[in-house]
Amino acid sequence: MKLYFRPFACSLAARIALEEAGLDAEFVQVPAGGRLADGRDFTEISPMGYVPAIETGTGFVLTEGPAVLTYIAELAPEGAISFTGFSDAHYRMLAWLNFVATELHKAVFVPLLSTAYVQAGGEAEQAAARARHARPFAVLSKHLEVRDFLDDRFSVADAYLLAVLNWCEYTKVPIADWPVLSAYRERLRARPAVARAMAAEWPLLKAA
Ligand SMILES: N[C@@H](CCC(=O)N[C@@H](CS)C(=O)NCC(=O)O)C(=O)O
Repeated sequence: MKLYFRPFACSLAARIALEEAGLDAEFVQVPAGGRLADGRDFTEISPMGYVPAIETGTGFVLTEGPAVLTYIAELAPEGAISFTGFSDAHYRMLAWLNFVATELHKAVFVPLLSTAYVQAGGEAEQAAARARHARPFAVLSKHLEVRDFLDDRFSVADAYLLAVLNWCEYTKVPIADWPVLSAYRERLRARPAVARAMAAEWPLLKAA
């Protein structure tokens, strides 16, 4: 399997999932202009030009972070990084994946990170995006006050939330005001597989 990624983008969650599950993959960094080493434009793989995208090698190409994470979770040994079957925990995990994607990733962080939005939006739009962190952060803080992970053990939903929380300092979203979330982020970063995934991308981010 190939995972198309950009260093420390949301695709980091997929790398963490692969590391946690002990699954092999080829990691392909998408260059700034989108032109891949094999000559293809990245939009031939991911029509929106977004990471993460995976190519399975059997002709299957998948985009959209929550779907990519669910796919990796189902390749992993059953239950290793997900909750499976017709269980409450499985649907709670899907709900958290969607929560992170919509309430945090797109609503708060994209307007603060994406060059196109930053250029078009200006200060007022960025301040509005930054202010939108408060409600989802309050929900997460209350939830994580009494547990170490989004559910009773690690899943791909935690990997996605961590990838997004990593952007707080760069975007000036004040995570330091949210001790429960700061502690959760440190707890996840201390996991060996997470630390390996982050260490693999850190030099790539510095070089980009
Ligand atoms: N809807 C997509 C959004 C993914 C996304 O926003 N990816 C960002 C990185 S975190 C990206 O590739 N941005 C490149 C760009 O905006 O051109 C998903 O959920 O996977």
